[in-house]
Amino acid sequence: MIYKTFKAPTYKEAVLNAKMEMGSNVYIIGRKEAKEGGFLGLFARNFTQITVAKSEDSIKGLQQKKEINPGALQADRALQAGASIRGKSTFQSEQSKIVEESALLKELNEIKTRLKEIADLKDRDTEKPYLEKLLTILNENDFSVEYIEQLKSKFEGELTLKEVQDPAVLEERFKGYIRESIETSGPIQIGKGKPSVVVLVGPTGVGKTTTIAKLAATYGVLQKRKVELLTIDSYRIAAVEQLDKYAQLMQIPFIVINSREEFKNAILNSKSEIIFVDTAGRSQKNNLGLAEMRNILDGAKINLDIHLVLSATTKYRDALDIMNRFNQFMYNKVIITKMDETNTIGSLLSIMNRDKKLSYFTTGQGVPDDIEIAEKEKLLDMIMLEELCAG
Ligand SMILES: Nc1nc2c(ncn2[C@@H]2O[C@H](COP(=O)(O)OP(=O)(O)O)[C@@H](O)[C@H]2O)c(=O)[nH]1
Ligand SMILES: [Mg+2]
Repeated sequence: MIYKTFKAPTYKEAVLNAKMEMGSNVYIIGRKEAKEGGFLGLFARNFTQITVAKSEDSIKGLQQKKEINPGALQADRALQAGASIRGKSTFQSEQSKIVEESALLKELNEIKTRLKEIADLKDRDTEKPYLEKLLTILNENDFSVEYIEQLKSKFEGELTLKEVQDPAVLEERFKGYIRESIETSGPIQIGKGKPSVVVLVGPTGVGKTTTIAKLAATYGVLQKRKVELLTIDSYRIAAVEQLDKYAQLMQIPFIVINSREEFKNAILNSKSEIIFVDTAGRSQKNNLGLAEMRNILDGAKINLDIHLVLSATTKYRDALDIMNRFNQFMYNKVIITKMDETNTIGSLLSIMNRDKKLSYFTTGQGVPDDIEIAEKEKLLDMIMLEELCAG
């Protein structure tokens, strides 16, 4: 430590002198006001004498000084305040030092914030790696963002940290969630006394006619039940021919329906156990066509077993749209077709609920083999949850 005294007319000037001589890292450790000169007490000048200290190791010195002399900090502030009367070059270097320091401080704060973000992220990952992985698997399986968010907050709210950290528990809980959120109907029931009327509705090209043929073959040919086929798909001759061919092959009665009356009479006069009804192959965007068809179906005045046919390849938003448009048919069952064409079933599972029961899955173009009774476990198998435990 080096000590030195400086005298000047004002305190500020004394500090300035000290800094000019010893550099900026000086500490004022003493201050005295006095008078000097003059004659018989007249004309004496006021002056200030300060004692300053400077350490060779200025950083270490600063800490020591602050500990033993809190006044030093105050003096240092006074030094800064005095900057305006210092020599121009000292002032400029002080200024740029302050600018540099505040830029550095800002940068440090940014780094600190970023580090905290990274630490938080790491915390989340290390706390719930399997939950994150499960959500990733669902995302890869085309589950909707809404569905994934909902599941995430449900699991975060209901599961303990220990459960969330155990992939086997997580898998079971998720399977439980799926099992609870969907319902299956089992196979079509044979009508007692009067026929069951099974109607397939849905967009063009999803596989309604093919599925009707599969069902008619299963019940009419394999199970030897009394079945018949109706079609309200009279808009397209090709579609009528398609079903007519199957009907002839299976020797099953086949009637083309053009009006409400015809539909009502066909059902009233039927001696079958099951009537399978194929419907118009119009686009689901054509609401007039749908209303017309609903009008014909309403003519029957009996309970219809209505199945909405959806392709497994349908995207989430489209499926949502289709379900809304076909709501007017008050279907309460859903057939998922073309399961052979996709590995991901999440988009449809995202919109299923217990009110709409899954009845059948179809798995190819082959009549009658490529159809099966809907089972929840088949859907769960498709999601490949084993990946969760695979590490
Ligand atoms: N890959 C596959 N194709 C199917 C399936 N079901 C129907 N199809 C095909 O989808 C196309 C349209 O079928 P169609 O029954 O005429 O549909 P509709 O317009 O709803 O009556 C045809 O080429 C069918 O062979 C299925 O489960 N898997
Ligand atoms: Mg058709």
